[in-house]
Amino acid sequence: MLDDLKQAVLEGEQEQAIELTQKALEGGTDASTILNDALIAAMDIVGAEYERGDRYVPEMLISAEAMKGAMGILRPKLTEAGVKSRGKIVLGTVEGDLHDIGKNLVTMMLEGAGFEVEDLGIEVPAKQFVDAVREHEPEILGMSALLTTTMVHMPDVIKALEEAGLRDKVKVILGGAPVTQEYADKIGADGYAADAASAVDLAKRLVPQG
Ligand code: B1M
Repeated sequence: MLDDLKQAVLEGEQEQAIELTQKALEGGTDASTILNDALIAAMDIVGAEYERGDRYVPEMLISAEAMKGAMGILRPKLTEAGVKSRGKIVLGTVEGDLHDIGKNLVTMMLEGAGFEVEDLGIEVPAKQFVDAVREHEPEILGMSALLTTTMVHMPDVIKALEEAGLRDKVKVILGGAPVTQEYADKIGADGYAADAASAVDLAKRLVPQG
């Protein structure tokens, strides 16, 4: 079943991906197993094929859409553990960047861990991050970037927070494939997470419970 689901995502068959995700859940497969062993595994292959030149952008996109469809089914299962808010997090993909699968996963996992997440979406300019921090007063601001050409907007957001007098009111965390702990340290962020599970650990460390 998981192999079939992986194949459906690879081929960009969204309807089939949704159906197989539903069946796997009904058959008792754990939501995080479906996520890791079928969906993320498929996207890793998609990425490798794209790097080798065996897959083009439109084919990458239909796989991403299939994964999104399946994630719509998984979302309630991944988040149902969350009961009472552990803290507020404002999250978004930085300016110029429309990759949101990883960010959406991070959102789901954080919600699953009991955080209240205000997701600003994709291509979020510095001003919008700052306005959201002012409006929602979150404990954490999270930024995601998947491109080496867009991660450079992360320091702009930190600078804009400083200029708005809000930098000491919020912890800033970063993630996304090209981002590293060294980069986070260099630009003065409070933390970096390599994947969604580590993002949850990091958020819990930065916002200790009650
Ligand atoms: Co794009 N793309 N893409 N793409 N794409 C990459 C990122 C790339 C590495 C592919 C490659 O060349 N091998 C490459 C970037 C090269 C670089 O800069 N180093 C690339 C490129 C070049 C591009 C375009 C420029 C292609 C073009 O048009 N010529 C273009 C840019 C568009 C733009 O943003 N302006 C583009 C477009 C697209 C699609 C639209 C087709 C689609 C995105 C659809 C969508 O997101 N809605 C797409 C996809 C799907 C990919 C790959 C194949 C998969 C990304 C993904 O979803 N991974 C990707 C190659 C790859 O990564 N293997 C690639 C699965 C996801 C679960 O992982 O996003 O890494 P990830 O998220 C992880 C962690 O990074 C972390 O946790 C997540 C879950 O574990 N994380 C955080 C992420 N954010 C976090 C935030 C945190 C903490 C952790 O705290 C706040």
